[in-house]
Amino acid sequence: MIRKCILDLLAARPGEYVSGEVISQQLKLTRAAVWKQIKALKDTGYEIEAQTKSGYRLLRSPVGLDEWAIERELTTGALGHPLCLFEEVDSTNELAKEQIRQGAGHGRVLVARRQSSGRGRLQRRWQSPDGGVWMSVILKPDLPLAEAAKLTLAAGIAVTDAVRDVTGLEVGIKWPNDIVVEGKKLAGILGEVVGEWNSIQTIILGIGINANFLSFDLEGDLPATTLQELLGYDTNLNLLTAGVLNRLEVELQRLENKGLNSLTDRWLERAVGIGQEVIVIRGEQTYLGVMQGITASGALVLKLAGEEMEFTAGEVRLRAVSGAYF
Ligand code: BT5
Repeated sequence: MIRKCILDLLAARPGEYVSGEVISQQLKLTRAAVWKQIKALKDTGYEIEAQTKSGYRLLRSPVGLDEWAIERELTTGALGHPLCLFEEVDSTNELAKEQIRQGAGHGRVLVARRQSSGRGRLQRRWQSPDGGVWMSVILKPDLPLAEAAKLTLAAGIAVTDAVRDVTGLEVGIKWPNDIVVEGKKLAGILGEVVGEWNSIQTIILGIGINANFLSFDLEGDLPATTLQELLGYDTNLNLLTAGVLNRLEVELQRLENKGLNSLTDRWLERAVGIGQEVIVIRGEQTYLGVMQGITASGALVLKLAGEEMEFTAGEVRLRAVSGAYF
């Protein structure tokens, strides 16, 4: 808390020095205690210049995850208020469930530097080493349950746009919710509904983005990629995290105000594989067809032998025909 107050004081005077005396007076700390806090901030990646006569000047905030640096970039009314950063948790979605039971409300965001048992859909494993963005957003949207399920589509749009904004990379969405670059998965989304029937439904949107590490650090031969691999340098994870939340809040408002039509259009604009031959796998059965798009509820529409067939996300997997990228 004290560190956040010091950062607020420094950030209020960009490019200027703030004297140790001013800080110690405002925060009721000794000069030695201020110096200690500044040192601790430097240890977490803040670049702060110290001049004996003039005081302290904030030069740069860290690119690694940092609560203050994320909060500073938020333009949201609800999402990320509050935002809690953890060193390591089993899964941010599991922690979110626990916190919902204890009364956590709309907009709370949980971010972790590492997850020891990150989860994908259908209890699949999601590897979450240091350097990624692993977060869960708790939402109590003003939407009927059937509509709320579409929030995962909205999350796909938000993540795609935030990654594009921050990195300039041309990422796309692979149905239903993977964020991909040239056929390799960069990010995944896990949407879960919590709550009793008849009570206000709570949705947890779990978002995982492979950022400042190499896919080499992941176990197994996964078709995965990371921002570091694609860009060759570290991405500012605070800008990225805040960017996702800023975009997500706008998508949520769109959904609450306007309904799905514009959402499906916006999703299709960012989707990969539309109009291409794809393979859909359901149990033992495979279907080869042309991907037409998605229905209003987010089901995949495939054209086979002149007829359209719909597949829901839970039951099938989508694959590119060999040689094609997406
Ligand atoms: C997903 O599942 O893509 C949803 C991932 C959601 C992760 C976030 S992180 C924060 C929050 N807390 C959690 O515990 N989870 C959420 P799915 O489509 O089922 O993909 C899972 C599959 O992706 C695995 O079976 C692997 O094949 C592959 N995989 C695992 N880790 C990966 C990684 N880091 N990058 C790319 N692919 C990965």
